[in-house]
Amino acid sequence: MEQQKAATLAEIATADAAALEAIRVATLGKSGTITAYLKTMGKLTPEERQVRGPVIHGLREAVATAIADRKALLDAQALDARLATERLDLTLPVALPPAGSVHPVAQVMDELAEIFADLGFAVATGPEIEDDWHNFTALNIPETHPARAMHDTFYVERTDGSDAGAEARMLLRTHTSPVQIRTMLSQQPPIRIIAPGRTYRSDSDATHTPMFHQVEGLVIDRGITMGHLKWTLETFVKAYFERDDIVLRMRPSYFPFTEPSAEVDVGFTWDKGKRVIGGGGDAGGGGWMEILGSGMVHPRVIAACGLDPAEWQGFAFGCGIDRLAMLKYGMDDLRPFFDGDLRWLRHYGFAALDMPTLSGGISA
Ligand code: 2NL
Repeated sequence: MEQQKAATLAEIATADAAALEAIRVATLGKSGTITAYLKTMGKLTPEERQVRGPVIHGLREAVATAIADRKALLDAQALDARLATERLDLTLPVALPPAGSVHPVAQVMDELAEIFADLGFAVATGPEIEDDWHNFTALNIPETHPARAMHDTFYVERTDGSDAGAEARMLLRTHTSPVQIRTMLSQQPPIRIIAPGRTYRSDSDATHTPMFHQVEGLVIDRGITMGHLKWTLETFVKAYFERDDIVLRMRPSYFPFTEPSAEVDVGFTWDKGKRVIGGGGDAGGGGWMEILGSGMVHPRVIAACGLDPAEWQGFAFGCGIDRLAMLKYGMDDLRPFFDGDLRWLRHYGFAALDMPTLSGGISA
């Protein structure tokens, strides 16, 4: 037995995983040699057992321990080898720049989210297929308003086939205002959100596409005034165009969902025959360009969302994202935005890994 022990331990010391398992089966397995010794114990006299018992148990113990130790060593070596081959150097630079580019509209949406996040606004989204109530009625747009006429709005059939009345008619949202309506219905004020997204109107010419992008902003709180509106828009336009010499002009206007309402113009100057945002206005040979519509949220809109207009006020604004992109990045035609022409995308697109940040520069 002592000889067998020495021979088996020597074998174990050099065995690989498969050989080790074979040794285990041959010694400690059901019909293994050491198992056979253990089975003889019952037939021994007490005197014989006193002598042979410790030897057999010593043999079993030594072999079992050696197998377990060898197995632990082999497992550790296998793990080390695997970790070495699977190692990734995360500090290596990306080998090739990504093939795609970020569309200017997506880039501007990211810029807007970044600018307004810094002012405490969250980004809200909602369905592009809306019902008449959320798109029109809740916004104080009466049945007779021209924006409701069939030629402006794309109506779609209800999937349930029902005719549930005028306000349940389904349509492609004509602005992102229904997102703000849904937010007011589902959240308690104070509310500070922007709602960027796709919008649809049945309109197509050099300056209009049936699908376009809009961003709206909404603040609902106690004691909100036009002063908050003007400061917010000025701060936004300065951050977006990355210039401090931005001049805004507010003109009285009309929207059914705001009262009072104001259209917002930004001053521009001329540079080599092109309009450049910044400076200008009534001074210095420049002019004004309309960029936004805005106003104080109409009390009827606040009431339609279940809030008491005597307690809660707010301001809202809306503007076209496609136009914002054109103004900042110097495109003079809207239509290529939606052509998917790779040459245009390569020229005007943005690198996928350059995210806009306030600290690193909004336009990256
Ligand atoms: C424009 C004008 C505007 C709003 C949008 C709004 C939303 C709610 C309540 C009140 Cl829920 N107002 N949005 C307000 C004023 C103007 O957009 O010229 N857009 C392109």
